[in-house]
Amino acid sequence: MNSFWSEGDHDTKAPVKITKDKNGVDLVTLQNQRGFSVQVSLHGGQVLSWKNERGEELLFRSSKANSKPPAAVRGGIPICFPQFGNRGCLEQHGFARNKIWEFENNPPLLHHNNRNDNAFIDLLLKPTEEDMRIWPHSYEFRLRVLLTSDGALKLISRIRNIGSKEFSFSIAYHTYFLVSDIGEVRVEGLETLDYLDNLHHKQRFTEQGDTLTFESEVDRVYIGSPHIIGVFDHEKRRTFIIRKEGLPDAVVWNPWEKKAKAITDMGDEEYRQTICVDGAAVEKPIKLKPGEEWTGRLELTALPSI
Ligand code: TA6
Repeated sequence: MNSFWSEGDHDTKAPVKITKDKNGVDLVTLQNQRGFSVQVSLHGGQVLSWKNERGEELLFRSSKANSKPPAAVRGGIPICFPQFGNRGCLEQHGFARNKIWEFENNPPLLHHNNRNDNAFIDLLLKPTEEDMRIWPHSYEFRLRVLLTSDGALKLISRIRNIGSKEFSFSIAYHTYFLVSDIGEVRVEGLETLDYLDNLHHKQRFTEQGDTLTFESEVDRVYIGSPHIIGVFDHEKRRTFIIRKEGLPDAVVWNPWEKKAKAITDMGDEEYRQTICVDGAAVEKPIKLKPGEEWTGRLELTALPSI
């Protein structure tokens, strides 16, 4: 185990720890002094867990999740890149979530700032020869996963075109929030926006409600969404605040009962314990000329609801 302190009982409290999961893939645990923690796997660069100071899990993970690469784990925050959705020859939601990422530095720099108690790790995804045959673009995808002293989870993506021709991509941080029951959840910040409805052949509609509640399957891409969105869990008296930059859209998804039964790596009733609200750039793919770099920032905070 590689940790910030390499000896003694500090390891249990090390702000940045690296262990191996059951498949031998690196698993990074970030902790802060208040007791919040985040786990991110090099499988997919996927955040698998985010816990508050009481050790309560804030992200959903299916009891039937298939955690063997290359399949992505159902839950946490899979990164959908270089496409959201399933078009052309790429797999659904692109390949990034199915790949084994690497540490940006070797050996990995275990970042912890003593002054502000921020702990973070920098991951990197670059295409292999085989990847280039499927998606012939040279890029470097740098992902910083950061836990702040007050327990906010930040995901900062920097994607650079290091090739000789322009390419476009869409991206989503497919965030599975853990909720008490989908019937207790409302989402605020998307009212009056247009959305593309995946349940109606991506037709464009306008959100009429002044808040989003859930009584059936929902699968929408809200366009031009604000940089702050609230997810309220009435039962748990918990509010998730989503702040995003460079991510103009918001995906909202719950499979509901029928679709959940058809998802092999999701329990039949588990749809009631999660809502996906994803910071994304989907409607207008991002274009990068050679040498250009795009940055997208997502910050999640979990607050007790008043
Ligand atoms: O809008 C979200 C969505 O595209 C849904 O249509 C559903 O497919 C969901 O993503 C999950 O996709 P996945 O490939 O993770 O099963």
